[in-house]
Amino acid sequence: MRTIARFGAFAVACALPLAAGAQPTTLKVVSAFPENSFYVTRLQTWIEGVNAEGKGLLQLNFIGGPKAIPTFEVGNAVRTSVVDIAMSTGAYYTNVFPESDALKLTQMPIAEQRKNGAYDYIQKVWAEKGNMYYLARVVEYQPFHLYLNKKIDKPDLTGLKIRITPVYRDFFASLGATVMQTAPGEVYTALERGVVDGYGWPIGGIFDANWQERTKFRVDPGFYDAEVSLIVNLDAWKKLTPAQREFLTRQALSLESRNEYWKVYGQQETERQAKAGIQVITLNGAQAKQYVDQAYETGWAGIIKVSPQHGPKMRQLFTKR
Ligand code: 173
Repeated sequence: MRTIARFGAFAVACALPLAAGAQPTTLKVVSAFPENSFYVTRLQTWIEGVNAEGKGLLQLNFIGGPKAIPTFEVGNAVRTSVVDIAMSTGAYYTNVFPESDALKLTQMPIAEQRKNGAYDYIQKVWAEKGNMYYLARVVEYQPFHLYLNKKIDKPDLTGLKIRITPVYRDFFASLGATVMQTAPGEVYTALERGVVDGYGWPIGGIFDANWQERTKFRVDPGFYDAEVSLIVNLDAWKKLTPAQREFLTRQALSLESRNEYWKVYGQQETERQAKAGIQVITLNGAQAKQYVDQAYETGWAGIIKVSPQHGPKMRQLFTKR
């Protein structure tokens, strides 16, 4: 008995480093955003770089977007090890744990979240409730906007049907909208058929699937900050060797450190929308302030309602003071 146990331990001790050294680990990656989106183009460029530098150590195999795994199922695919890594946003995996949607409410850059305790708290909740390792935030500085095909002259959406995800649900409902959730892949058709009168989306990206053809107005100001991140199955993360974890972290931080780019992209997309004939409905002064305040109030109320345990602490850590 003792000999067998000893031999077992010996075999494991020998096999592990050998197995790790013999061939690189390949991790499966999916995107919750559509294959044709700019987010995915940027992800694929990053993956090419990772694979070039990670020869013999770590390789990423991009499986695809929602055609491979539907947008709102990607979170569970990560949780249950169906895939190893996903690029997604918290709003798409509230079915795994509802706190995920709170990342839209962060009011400081990810670089600062890594210093003020917010990142550590995210890491704890994501591990406990999602079996996930939160690797990096790859989109920020992208406010969300309301896009419309019917004109409004005040922040009142009574009688309007708006396409949403959990990001916008409580806010748009509080403005009187009738809300309808869809994945990005269904937005064009919903607009084309007149099933919705508008939709929520960040400042950038509406051209990726030609929504500009079906969009008349954008409402300013924007609100929140679009979050897109890389999440890793926690078991897959733990199975990596220290060298592999260090490599993946370094690569992900390199991508994250280039997030300032999204500011430029936001400006370019704003100009492109103007050129495409999208008119801006601008809320001014007190009305604008009230609109944005209501976005945060309803947003946090929604998070705290579903998570009295973590909501208040997240609010404290994510709010700029
Ligand atoms: O689908 C969405 O409108 C959404 O929730 C989202 C979140 C982050 C980035 C882009 C879209």
